[in-house]
Amino acid sequence: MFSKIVIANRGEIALRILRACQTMGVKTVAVHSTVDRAQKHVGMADESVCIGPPSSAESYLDIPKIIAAAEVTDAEAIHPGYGFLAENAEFAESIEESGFKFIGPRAETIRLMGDKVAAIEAMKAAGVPCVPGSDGPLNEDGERNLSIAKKIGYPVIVKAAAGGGGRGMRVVHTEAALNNAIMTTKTEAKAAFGDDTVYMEKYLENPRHIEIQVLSDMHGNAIHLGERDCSMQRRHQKVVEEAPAPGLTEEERQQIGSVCVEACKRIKYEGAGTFEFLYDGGRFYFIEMNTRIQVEHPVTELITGVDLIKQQLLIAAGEPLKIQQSDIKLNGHAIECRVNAEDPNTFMPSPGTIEIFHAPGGPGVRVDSHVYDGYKVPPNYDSMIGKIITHAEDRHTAIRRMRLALAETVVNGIKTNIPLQQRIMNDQGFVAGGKNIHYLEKRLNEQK
Ligand code: MV4
Repeated sequence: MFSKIVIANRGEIALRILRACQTMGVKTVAVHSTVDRAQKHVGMADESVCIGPPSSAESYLDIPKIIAAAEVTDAEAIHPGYGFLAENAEFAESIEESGFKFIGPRAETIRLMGDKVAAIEAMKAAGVPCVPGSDGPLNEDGERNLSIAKKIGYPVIVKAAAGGGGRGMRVVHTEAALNNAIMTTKTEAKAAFGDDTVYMEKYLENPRHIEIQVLSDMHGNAIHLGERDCSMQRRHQKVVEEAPAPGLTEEERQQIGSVCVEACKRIKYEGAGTFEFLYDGGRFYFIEMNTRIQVEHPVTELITGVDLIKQQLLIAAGEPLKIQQSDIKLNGHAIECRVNAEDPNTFMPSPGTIEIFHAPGGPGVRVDSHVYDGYKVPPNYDSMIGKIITHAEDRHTAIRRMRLALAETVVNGIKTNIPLQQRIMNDQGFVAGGKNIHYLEKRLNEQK
């Protein structure tokens, strides 16, 4: 195992990684911007290095500064967390070229998954079910585009190959609108990503978003840890996540899970990863693969008992996976509510000082948060201040626990989305379960 690692992130995930390191006897280096000197993990880390001003571009996104921090502290590896540089192939490559270990997949894998056209092609070849589509990039040939769309059937969706997570896509309902939409998406993709490659898929109108968690080592061992349902979202920001997905049968889980495991082996995936699917009409359609640890990883941890961050470190250090597929037994149900420093009605960020913070507790309640009394939420970064995760023997008990946990939570001094989360936990449709990706936005529009 590594003797010392750099945690190249901030907030709750930096604290989560630090805690995993402490349980493993790994020394930690926190890197932080000037505004983040008082972050909880910075105080707890064995060492800390200030890497620049508040702006992410000059701190958490500055590759040479993070590598320099590893050099001056004589660390062996770098954990990127999520966001920032977590899925930046150049970052992973620079780290390895500088003689450190990137805690995550090989740079080549990150690059493959960053190109959605290449990712889909690789997954299709590995036997993963994908959305019917253009099987490659579109070109300027309008007749060809029309014929592809006709074969797929309208509506179709045009997506940027360099996009993902909801950026750079456009739904097209008619032949008449197709080629203009392709041109506009290309122009936007060129401006946003410096790459105008676009592709086409059948547009699934009312799917659920279900993702499969995997762990895969460098010795050819891979397992899946079941799924998470992340359909409760607004503007591509997940709001509530849960595991397992309501209504998914054990047979469906093992079927799609083993497909993902085989794909990991085929592409020699190394680390923790997530296969994102749209789930519609009882079928899974691959859309993207995330090569990082995700915000919602705790729901999987609670129902499987596996420490995913610990597994990331073990895999990166070259250890063979000790967990076998038959060891993975899903226990009960877990729900995560993201807590954001934002107005619960307008969704505007609400930075400022948290005068009082009381975390909820009790059986089956987990809080992953870095905040404390007097904590200042800076305006420079993502507004998530923590996550409340409940676990119980069944979904309804987990929801009841979440209602109590939300009511018990105190965050004074700033606005949070806790009132929104309370509305969701009391919403009939959410309580029924299995709602699609448009459900939350529809309910929010009705309430206005
Ligand atoms: C789709 C889709 C429907 N059909 N692809 C949005 C984010 C990106 N990861 C892919 N996205 C979608 N791709 C096809 N062929 C609908 C979405 C989508 C979505 C997906 C997951 C979670 C939330 C979403 C919200 C709106 C649209």
